[in-house]
Amino acid sequence: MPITYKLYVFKLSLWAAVPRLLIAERGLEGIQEIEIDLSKGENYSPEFLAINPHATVPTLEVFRDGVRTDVLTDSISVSEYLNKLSGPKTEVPRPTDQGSKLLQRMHGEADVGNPLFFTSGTREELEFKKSIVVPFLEGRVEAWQEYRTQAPEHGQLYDHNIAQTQQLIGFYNGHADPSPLFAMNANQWKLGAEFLDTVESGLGNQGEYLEGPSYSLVDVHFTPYLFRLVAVKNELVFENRPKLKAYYDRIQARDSFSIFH
Ligand SMILES: N[C@@H](CCC(=O)N[C@@H](CS)C(=O)NCC(=O)O)C(=O)O
Repeated sequence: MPITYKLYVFKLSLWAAVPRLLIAERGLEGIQEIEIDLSKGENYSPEFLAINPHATVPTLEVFRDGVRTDVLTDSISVSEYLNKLSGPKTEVPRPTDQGSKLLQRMHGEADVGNPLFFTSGTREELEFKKSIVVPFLEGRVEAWQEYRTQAPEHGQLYDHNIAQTQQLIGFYNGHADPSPLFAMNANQWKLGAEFLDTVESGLGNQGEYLEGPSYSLVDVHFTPYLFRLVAVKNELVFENRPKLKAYYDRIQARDSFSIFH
């Protein structure tokens, strides 16, 4: 019975990088990747909402003989699933109890990579990011307005997103006092920094990964997380965190890291 897969991703997405990284680590083949452009709000199309009501990537659909038998709607379950598939390289170690806690926190209160990208902490950062963030957000607003007429059953969701996003755009366009945005950014960074401190204190001195000598599933999640924080808070990520810096050098040297290039 032929089994086929559709993996919905977005190249710039933090969490969609988890399955992409795992596929590269394990040399898995035959998984069809479908690009969902978040900057055009494609994850909110009525068709995609029918697949994943959370409107997030990654999402994995599994088909047997062309009939969909499974749909996995978050990076933890998608990566657990892909890790069990047979492939050229054996599965990466699954999380221990301690690793699971780290994973839950990374996806819970410390899930700050996206908010840190879309908010700014200072006027300089605001000015610097404006030309990237505003078109991205405007593209989404346009899509929601369009979908609103096509799929009135999701009207409340689209209206909520439009209002929230227009408020964010207002900070960048100088239509609103940016202090609340700066406060939000500071709070997100505080949570992220506390998480990095936990990682720093848990890393060994001998060049290990998060769960010991092997690159594990927890590392597969933490790699894009760290890559994103480096992109948005480069100067602060490794300050007083020498083990984390050595760890980052180590993961960058892995072949799978090329998915970020
Ligand atoms: N906890 C979820 C989070 C997924 C998530 O937030 N993905 C982002 C991209 S990194 C997304 O799709 N956001 C929807 C949006 O931007 O509208 C997971 O691990 O899959």
